[in-house]
Amino acid sequence: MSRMLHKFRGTLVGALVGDCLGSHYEGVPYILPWREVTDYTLTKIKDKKEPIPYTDDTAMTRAICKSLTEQKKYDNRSMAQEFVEEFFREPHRGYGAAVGTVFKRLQDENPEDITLPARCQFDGQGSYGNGAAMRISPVALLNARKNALITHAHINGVIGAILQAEAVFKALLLEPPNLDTDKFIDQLIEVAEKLEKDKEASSEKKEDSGHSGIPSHPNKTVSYVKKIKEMKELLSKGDALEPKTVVETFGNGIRAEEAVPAAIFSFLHKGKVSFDESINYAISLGGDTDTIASMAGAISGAYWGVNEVPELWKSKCEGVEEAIEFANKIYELHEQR
Ligand code: 8NA
Ligand code: MG
Ligand code: MG
Ligand code: MG
Repeated sequence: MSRMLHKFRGTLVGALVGDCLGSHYEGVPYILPWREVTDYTLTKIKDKKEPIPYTDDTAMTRAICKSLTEQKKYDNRSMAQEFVEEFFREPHRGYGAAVGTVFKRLQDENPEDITLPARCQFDGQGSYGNGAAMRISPVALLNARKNALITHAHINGVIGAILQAEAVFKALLLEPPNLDTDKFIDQLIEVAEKLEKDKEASSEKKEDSGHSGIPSHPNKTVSYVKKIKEMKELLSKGDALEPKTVVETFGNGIRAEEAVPAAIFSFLHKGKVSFDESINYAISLGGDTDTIASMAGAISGAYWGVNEVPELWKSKCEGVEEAIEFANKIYELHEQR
């Protein structure tokens, strides 16, 4: 089997197991002791009889896979339809509190411009939640910005999704043990700088004309570039690095500007050791553990490939077979391009 197919499977299975395992701790307001996390993910789950359920992170990822593989191309209207169908089929997968409004409006109004409901969220600011980034791995090769805009109009929600997709894409092109973290970071900084320059430009234009048509109410104090730059310094501390410092630097909350840097950092810090370390580390940061672990898992799975995902996790998490099936189909599409 081709190495790239292993990596595609690793991406989707990695995102899935991160979500399932991380959901056990979602919302804990503190950093988890390493032992507690590994006790759970490597020992306690052995006794589970029922599959560990996936949450909204995976439900939305699967909707993207379904659309991509049925349409055999990227189609934003079909994506929106799949999100809506999936949400109303199983609304209790732990979705963010506000995003249901977008799905309801998409269903009731079927607007010409499918990004309209998302642009009305939060008094016209759009959501800065991490919900666009958490699902983005299948479109890492295709069109992250377009997909984000269905539900997340706030520029920080969109940039987070694009950076997460970039990180997955870069990891697909690397072969363990080759991971030059400085280079990885420099390339991400380049992307983030461009996105943040565009964000500045669109906000200036908005101030000029009063309406730019581009959904952005940028919070100028937030900088992904600044956070990504800080990763080098933190990585240089090696094992002496305190998780507390990591959480103080990036945050661990539901904002994309927190969860995405935390996930990328978990991969860079522990992904070199093994797939499982990056997942356990992402969970140990606390906060939005399912989403941070899912995003770290997508990047780490893209790097390692599916064989490095522990058998225990693959046997205990709900939906692994479907994730592999979707990866096979997306790989076929990829090969036909
Ligand atoms: P979302 O768009 O509803 O955003 C999530 C939350 O972020 C909102 O409900 C608000 O509280 C806040 N928020 C976002 N944008 C703004 C804004 N402009 N102004 C003020 N507040 C804002 O949903 P999403 O898809 O981004 O959410 C993803 C997260 O939701 C993931 O962590 C996912 O796992 C899920 N989640 C579930 C639980 C749970 O307990 N089930 C808890 C946290 C998160
Ligand atoms: Mg979730
Ligand atoms: Mg359908
Ligand atoms: Mg979450």
